[in-house]
Amino acid sequence: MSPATNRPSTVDERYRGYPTRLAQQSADAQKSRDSLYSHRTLPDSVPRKQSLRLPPDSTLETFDAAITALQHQIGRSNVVLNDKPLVDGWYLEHPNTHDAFHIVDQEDLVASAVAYPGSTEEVQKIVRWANEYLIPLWPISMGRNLGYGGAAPRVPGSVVVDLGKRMNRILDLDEGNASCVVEPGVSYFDLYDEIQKRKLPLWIDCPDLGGGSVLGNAVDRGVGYTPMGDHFANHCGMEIVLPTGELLRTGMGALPGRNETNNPTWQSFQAAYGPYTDGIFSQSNFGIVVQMGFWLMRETGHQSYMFTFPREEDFPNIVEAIRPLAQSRVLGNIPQLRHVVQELNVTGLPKTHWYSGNGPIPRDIIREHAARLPMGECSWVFYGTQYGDPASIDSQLNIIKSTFSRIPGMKFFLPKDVPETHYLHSRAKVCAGIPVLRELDWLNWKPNAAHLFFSPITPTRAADAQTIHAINTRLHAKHAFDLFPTLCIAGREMHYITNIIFDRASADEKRRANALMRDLIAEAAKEGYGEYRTHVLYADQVAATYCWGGNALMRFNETIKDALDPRGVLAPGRNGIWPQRYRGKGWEILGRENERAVGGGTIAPKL
Ligand code: EUG
Repeated sequence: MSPATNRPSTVDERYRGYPTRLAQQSADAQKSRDSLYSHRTLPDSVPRKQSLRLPPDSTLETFDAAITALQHQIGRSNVVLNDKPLVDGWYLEHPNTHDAFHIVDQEDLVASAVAYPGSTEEVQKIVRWANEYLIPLWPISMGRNLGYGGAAPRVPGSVVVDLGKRMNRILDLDEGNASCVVEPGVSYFDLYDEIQKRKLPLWIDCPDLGGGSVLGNAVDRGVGYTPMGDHFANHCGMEIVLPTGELLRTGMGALPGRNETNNPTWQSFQAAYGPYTDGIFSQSNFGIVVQMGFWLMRETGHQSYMFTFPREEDFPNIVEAIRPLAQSRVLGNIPQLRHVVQELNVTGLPKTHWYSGNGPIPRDIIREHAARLPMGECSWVFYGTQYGDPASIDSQLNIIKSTFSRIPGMKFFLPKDVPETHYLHSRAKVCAGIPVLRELDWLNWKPNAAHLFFSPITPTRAADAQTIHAINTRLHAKHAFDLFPTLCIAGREMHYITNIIFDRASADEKRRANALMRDLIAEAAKEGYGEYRTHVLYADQVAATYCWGGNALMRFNETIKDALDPRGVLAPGRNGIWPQRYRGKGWEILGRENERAVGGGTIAPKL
């Protein structure tokens, strides 16, 4: 963890380290960490203002007694107090105690302790213990939900349940069925490496960064880029510890197999009989998912490519061109459309390399630099991949080229047309299910860079594309941030992701990032656009935008929450769902609470 060691830890040396493959092939991990640390002005850590953040309603005595009791049950070394200085680290050596990309005070969204269960039974013990001592739990798989809060609990002083450290087995890898069953600590790197080791003709599907938990990302409804990129849609079967400690299996797993074996169709058919329950365990606090099945893709031919489009105003026309291609499934995966400014930040060079002025980088400066990059001057870059045999890929590409040729000045590139270092080569890997770290290069943009995603969903339609882009452009300018749009475009909806990069050493930038985020959520909602996912600090505000029918959806969620978690111990506030014990006591963040919690404040209500 200490940057004093000049080499990042490998998986063999440290839990959540990096796969040696990345060191051997490209020194990716080393380079990535070195450049990040070279832009850092903050020290590794500073002395804590408050040595231990207790859970709400606890005293040092009651908390101490509770921790001792838990240590008796799952082992002394598996329950660790969070009373040391907080270290933000970096992607592969990230904290499980707080948000490495803190947008309020570093010490505010912190755990009181971290518990490391080694089995489903131990998760049940932890949950029953929490019910007895009324201590809030915050389960994480690996804690790499970066840009959305990382490992940070919503209620300061919660006990983080770090499932991934000891529950990291691939329980099943079935070549014939093309499926697997994993525990929370299995990363995309781990699953990929195991498939390579066994030489199976299977692909995984990974998001832009490969260090995250397969299970955790799917439970948060994350996205990847092979034809099986909808992670939740491609899961099959779950094992869940409920908030009172009971155990549940969903899908066909509810029907016992012969002689107490697992059901033979658990990873073959998603539903069971009766209501489809799995959905309520995604983005919720209704249970702790401890096992999850996934479908894998059979390996196939693939060809990645890139189109560039010259004008800013081409944006709505590009979206219109994509829609029929996606609906007819000529596009087999989720392509990304990026603004050209991303071509600058994904080089890994700092903003100061491109622009020495204050405030957002001006459009004409971006243009000047883009002209000297491999793809030349342009405004939008489309990254696509086609799948199948060479003849089929050829005919698909012809259709796509002819569709995009309606936009004057478009250019087409294959990976062989751009240098080895160009992002297209990294994109080609991700779209073939090979997990990489390239996207981390964004974080060199600013010193001490932290980031935050704004992730609204809109229809795949010209008018909506213009509306959401105008909102983003206007509000990023108002709060003086660079706008970094990456769009993941499907046939009927698109995820318009913006990455808000801020300096976590600057209280001013934190306040502006918070204000920008609040404005974005509110303005998007006025047009009917809602976020598919958000940072824990904006969960209440986002949840409140889904208010149709007098908050019918939240009232429904609260009814389920109170039935399943009567003592309100499991992840209070996650996705805006508060258990009865917390409701109406000032925990909800709907106004300027976040801005006030920068620089020593707290989001917790004054009691
Ligand atoms: C990205 C995509 C996401 C997300 C966060 C980041 C892409 C970054 C589609 O969802 O939630 C390049």
